[in-house]
Amino acid sequence: MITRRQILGGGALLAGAAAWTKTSAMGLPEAPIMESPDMQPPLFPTSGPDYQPVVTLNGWTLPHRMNNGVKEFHLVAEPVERELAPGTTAYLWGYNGQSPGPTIEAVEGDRVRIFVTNRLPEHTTIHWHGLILPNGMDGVTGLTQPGIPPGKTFVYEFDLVKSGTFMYHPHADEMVQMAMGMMGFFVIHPKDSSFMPVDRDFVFLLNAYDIEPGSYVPRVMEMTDFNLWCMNSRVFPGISPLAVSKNDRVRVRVGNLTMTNHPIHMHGYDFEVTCTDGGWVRPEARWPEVTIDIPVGAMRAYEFDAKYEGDWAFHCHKSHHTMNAMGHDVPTFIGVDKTEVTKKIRRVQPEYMPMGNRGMADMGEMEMPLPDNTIKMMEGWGQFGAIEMGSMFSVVKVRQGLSATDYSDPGWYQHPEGTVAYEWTGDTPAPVKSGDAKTMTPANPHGGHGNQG
Ligand SMILES: [Cu+2]
Repeated sequence: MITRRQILGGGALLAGAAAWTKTSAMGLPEAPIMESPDMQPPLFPTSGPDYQPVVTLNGWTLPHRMNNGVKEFHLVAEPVERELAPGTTAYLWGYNGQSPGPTIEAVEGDRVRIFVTNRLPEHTTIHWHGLILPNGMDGVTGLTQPGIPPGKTFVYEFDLVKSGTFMYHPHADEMVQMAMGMMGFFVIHPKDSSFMPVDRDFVFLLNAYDIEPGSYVPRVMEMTDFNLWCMNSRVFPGISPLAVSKNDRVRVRVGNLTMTNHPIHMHGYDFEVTCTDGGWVRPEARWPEVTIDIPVGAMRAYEFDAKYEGDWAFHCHKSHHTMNAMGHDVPTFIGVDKTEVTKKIRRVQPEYMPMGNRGMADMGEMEMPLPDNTIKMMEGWGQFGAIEMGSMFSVVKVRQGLSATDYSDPGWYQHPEGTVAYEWTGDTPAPVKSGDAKTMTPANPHGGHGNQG
């Protein structure tokens, strides 16, 4: 049990005992823990204004309790083990068992009280990125509050005066704490549920780690040369598909807390940016895009009507960001004849395989010994073979008749006959049927169900 002295022990953060008096009758809210890195179902509101809840890609939403009209949440900052993809785990810092932390969801006009318990070995705070709030709730160590010491719990309490899409992260030793995975989403739904309604609403953060092959802890001093580019601390094929029912109105909200920009590209559609972390974009201010650049420290939400069925690729357009752990300082061997040098190297290293002189696509299919806890550079498989990408890649799967609450993977798209690119074999083209590409059946131990692991 945490005493009042412990809560107040960090300094004069709380504006008197008023906040304490209101919560003392109930004590600290429960701090739920999530064990799984799988995408959890949306958390529908049980009281107050109605809204369409978000789903967090490979994440979850933090439950709250009501206390005299105030929504109370409890975040616990702590070391976590996060599975980046099946077979690869990182030792990170996060919240309530996962990195990123759970998504906080509330409604414009709500008053929230967020308890933050620090179980890290150093002090921390939480900054509420983009929210309009009293200065003393802004979470900047030294400037607006003392750091929350290890073992202590601080309280943030404020009114949600505007709707939109925001983020939370520490403003204490932030280079280290964000490099270790401390971040989360904060979605505030409009009070008026008829304002820009959607059928599906996906959220996730872009984050990046530099984890040496064979190790588990990110190198926190790295500034540019990251080797695992993540969506919500997952890399493809560990990233869930975005399952969408045909003709749904869909919103995708992407926040970027890496050290570089990410041009996020979705195949098969054009769309418009409808919200930034500054607020909603008026219809007359929007323009069409197929790729939207997510700047560092920013959020972009875009919307589209899911008119076109299929398995539509969805990825960062920086092609190095769709590769898992790799070295970037490998020489280019395209066009180089390595026959002679291969013979020489095999005298001392009989298993040596020449690579790269025909390009790098072989990497997607090659079975090669790798260090422990190291995912292949190109790991994912589709119904036609190796997808030859990793990291910031997923698939938007648009299907007829998915139920409104079904976000599970609908499997690979069954293409209508005559709609798949095919090999020309003579004068009379013969259309290829979906799933009929026998020569491309993957000969791999994952059985071709790549992105479900
Ligand atoms: Cu990128």
